[in-house]
Amino acid sequence: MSAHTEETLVLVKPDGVERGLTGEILRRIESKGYEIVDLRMVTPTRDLLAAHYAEHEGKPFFEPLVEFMASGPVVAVRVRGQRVIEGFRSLAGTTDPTTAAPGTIRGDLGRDWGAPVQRNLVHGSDAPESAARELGLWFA
Ligand code: DAT
Ligand code: MG
Repeated sequence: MSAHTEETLVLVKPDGVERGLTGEILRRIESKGYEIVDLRMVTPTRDLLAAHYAEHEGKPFFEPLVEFMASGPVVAVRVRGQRVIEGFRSLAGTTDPTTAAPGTIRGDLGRDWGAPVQRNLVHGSDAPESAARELGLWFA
């Protein structure tokens, strides 16, 4: 990897897998020019999710979030590219899928179903430190 090349963790969340959007999401990542370097499907344990979402522990949405994320298979993807951490966050769109910009994964494909905000299709690491930590959890 060159000095400017990074890796990020992308998750296709249970709603994305269940709705058959895994291919569409991977297509957008590849079309942007990022490289998929590893991929696995896993139904995450509570422990893995508690570690992954440690920064959100104690928030009102934490328990429902963990329950939702454990509800079915997730596709974990190691994605590589220059500035891919911020680049994927831009592809994903803002957190609330109802108002995420059209053109983004969340804006084009997501909306509120049941609990507000929760079913937003994808996760993307938000900084180099979180990317390294999260990749270590999901690709241990
Ligand atoms: P992001 O996934 O855009 O990085 P985040 O890290 O702030 O957002 O939150 C992690 C996940 O938690 C998010 O993808 C969906 C859920 N979440 C965030 N804020 C929420 C809220 N106000 N109500 C319900 N779920 C929320
Ligand atoms: Mg986040």
